[in-house]
Amino acid sequence: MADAVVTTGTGGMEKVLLTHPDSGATSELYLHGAHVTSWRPAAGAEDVLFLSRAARFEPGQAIRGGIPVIFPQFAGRGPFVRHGFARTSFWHPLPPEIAPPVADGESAVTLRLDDSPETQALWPHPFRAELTVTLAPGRLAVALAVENRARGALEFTAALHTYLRVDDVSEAEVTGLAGAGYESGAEGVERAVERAEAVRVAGELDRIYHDVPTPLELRGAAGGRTVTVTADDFADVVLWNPGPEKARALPDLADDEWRRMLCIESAAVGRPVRLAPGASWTGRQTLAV
Ligand code: TA6
Repeated sequence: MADAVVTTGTGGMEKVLLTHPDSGATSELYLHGAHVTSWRPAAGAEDVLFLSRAARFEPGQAIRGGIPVIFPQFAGRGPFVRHGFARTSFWHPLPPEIAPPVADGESAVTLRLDDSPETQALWPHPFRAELTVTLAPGRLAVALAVENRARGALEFTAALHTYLRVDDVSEAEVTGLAGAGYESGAEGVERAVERAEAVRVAGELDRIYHDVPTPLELRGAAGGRTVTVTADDFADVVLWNPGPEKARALPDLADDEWRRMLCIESAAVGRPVRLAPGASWTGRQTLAV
């Protein structure tokens, strides 16, 4: 954790400042939720991640923006708390002696969440989760690892609910989804196939694309950049923008901010992850500019 420093962030909550000394890239993540709120891919560069100016930094609240960790349940697709409890739980930073090894030329930090009486009350399973954030020149990798510490099988859904900054969402486009099957409750679509080479956002968009080979590209990211999203062991991709009406209903998103964000989420939703006792799974999402 030599490149990682724990400091006080918004709302008095602790955050880790991660720096990549050679490139000057930085990332910030809160211990609350293991929530990445910032990634600047070079010294002085604009943030790639969107963070709402109305975001709440309070216990029990998920931060609006950045990369919420969705675990062990995606959205309302099951009997447990919406989007899971990982995003509102306190995670501990691991000292370098017990954290996963860091490759030469990279900077990384790992936070851990073990089951506790609080998590057991919400989801009755012993588990260990670790979130590793790695910085390299022009690249941010976020890996979610889950170990089944129960005597029986463990099943969950998960996502890295990534909010990317865009200059104007109506000008942005996502490529790489053509041919993928999707569902969209918001559009009343149970199953359709994406025909567009470049998906554009005109108002509310909330789609789960299944079995998507990545990389995907977001063109029109903030500062005229293109962001590449690569997923490993996350089969699905969720695209989400609330549009103007839903945005008004979200107290932690300013009314005009839906224009400045687009969520591209690496997700394991269609087929839940199933782990035998003692087994582990790691899903990784890499953003590059
Ligand atoms: O991932 C898309 C989604 O499930 C949408 O349906 C939308 O509601 C969004 O997540 C945000 O959920 P939240 O609980 O953070 O307000």
